[in-house]
Amino acid sequence: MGALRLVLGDQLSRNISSLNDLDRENDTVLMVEVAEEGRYVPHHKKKIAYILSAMRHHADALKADGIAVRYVCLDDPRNTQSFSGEVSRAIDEVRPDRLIVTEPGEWRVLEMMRDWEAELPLPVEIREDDRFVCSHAEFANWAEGRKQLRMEFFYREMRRKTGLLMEDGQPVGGAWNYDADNRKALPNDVALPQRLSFTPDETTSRVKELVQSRFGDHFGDLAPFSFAVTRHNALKALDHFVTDCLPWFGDYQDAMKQGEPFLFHGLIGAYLNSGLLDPIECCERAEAAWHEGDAPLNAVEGFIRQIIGWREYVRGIYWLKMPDYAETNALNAHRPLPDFYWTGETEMNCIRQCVEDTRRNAYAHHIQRLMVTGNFALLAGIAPAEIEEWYLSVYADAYDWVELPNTHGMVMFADGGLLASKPYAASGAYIDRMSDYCGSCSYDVKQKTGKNACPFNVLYWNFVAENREVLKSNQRMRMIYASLEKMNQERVKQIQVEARAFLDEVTAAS
Ligand code: FAD
Ligand code: DLZ
Ligand code: SF4
Repeated sequence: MGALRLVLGDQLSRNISSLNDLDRENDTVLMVEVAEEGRYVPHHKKKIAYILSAMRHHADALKADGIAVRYVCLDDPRNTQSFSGEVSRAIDEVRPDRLIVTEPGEWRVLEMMRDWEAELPLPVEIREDDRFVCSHAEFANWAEGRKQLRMEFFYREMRRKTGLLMEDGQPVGGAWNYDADNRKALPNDVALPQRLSFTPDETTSRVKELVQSRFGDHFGDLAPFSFAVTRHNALKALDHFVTDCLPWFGDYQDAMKQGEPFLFHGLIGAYLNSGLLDPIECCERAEAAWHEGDAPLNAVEGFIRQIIGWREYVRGIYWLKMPDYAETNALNAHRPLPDFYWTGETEMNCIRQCVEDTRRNAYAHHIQRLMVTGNFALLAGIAPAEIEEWYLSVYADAYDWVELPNTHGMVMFADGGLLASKPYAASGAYIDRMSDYCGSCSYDVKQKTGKNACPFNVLYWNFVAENREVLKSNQRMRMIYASLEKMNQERVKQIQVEARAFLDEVTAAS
């Protein structure tokens, strides 16, 4: 008798803690495709196909390495379609002496695993996921006694810990952060790279058919499917990014362009979060490009900050604050999510473009998520849980530990400022400056009020006015509230009337 080692769909790394001391003679690795995981939120069809295909390729690689794998396919008639059901069935049939798992990326699944500890007839060992730079204990230690948990200070600790872009204990170039150089709009004459795409093999083609038959009603296009589904190809995608995109990544990180969803972004989130790529190897590749003079410091530092800064920081917040974190609603937001998040049917061109990109690719870059679909949800006072479910469903890189803090904290300010020092609220002028969306919109971004005015303009001042009591003491909002006070109050009232009428119309149409 050996151990049963469960590997989940976002644990596709050879160095995962659940496989550390694997005994090839006696142990069995368990991997299960279950409808429960495809449906607890209505995941994008391309996301499900990516995960199932990557799981099948990973299982094949383990088997080729002489490891016993019990792999349960979605259409296996004996499949109970849940993690708990498949773990119980495997225990009955394989008769292991213990169950070993790496902790999951979601509170919901961790609770499930804790039930297994109480209910299963064998010892259950839940191991820490050590594929991250910062452990739970280390993050809790860092957070202890701090009034504010600012990402920038956490990031400096991670730079010191990893030694990335450090020289004699100091940041290379003399500064920790070059973000001020990273906010350029995209000029028309900048050539964009042709992005690498991977033709589906037989396994992926079979999975695509299965997903169409089982999850055909879910949001999103299955074709074209161009994700890497093996570590080998994910490494090729990383190389392509470092060579063809990283040099310009910093400059145009915040830019948006109609019909160009990828620009110079990494497109590696799905690979990192499911385990095909390792965060430190991505940072080291970028750092090497800087050493070799192939990419400038603002780009390389910006990229490394996203990974050892933001990515580690949001994970730290999630595990430090869950489960209560998800329940907060500091701005008392309760509006239902408008249908156009699913249909794309709106006259607001920026939203339409971002939803269409999302439908096609199960991807939108950070500024599209934060400053278009996120900004609208914040300004419109959408219920946090509804917009969180949307983000968790529609992006191939979305797992609760990373999606929730980004949406709940960074976008919705629902945690009252634990994660972001002020709400990322913006009027149409920001979207106009950073994109070419407004040129093809039915609304006029320059108009502040009236039927033709960009909705983000009235919604912005309505948001500022409606949340005066909660936000006016925020130091970083002082100038905005000073401007609000100076505005003609009749005009403010008019803006609020228009904003509410617009929102009621949107809600009624949904
Ligand atoms: P790049 O722009 O090339 O960045 C490189 C990598 O840095 C990313 O792959 C990612 O691993 C990391 N990174 C960058 N920003 C963040 C961030 N804010 N938080 C965590 N990691 C970051 N990212 C996810 O991985 N999963 C999510 O579910 C997710 N949900 C989000 C929801 C909202 C509302 C917002 C505003 C952001 C969300 N992000 C999420 C962060 C970010 O948008 C994505 O990581 C990024 O767009 C992925 O594309 P990329 O690989 O091209 O990233
Ligand atoms: C997202 C997802 C989907 C759609 N399907 C599966 C699956 O069939 N089997 C599996 O092991 N994992 C799947 N996943 C990923 C899990 O939802 C993820 O592992 C948990 O949410 C914990 O992060
Ligand atoms: Fe979006 Fe307003 Fe610009 Fe239209 S005018 S694209 S709604 S920001």
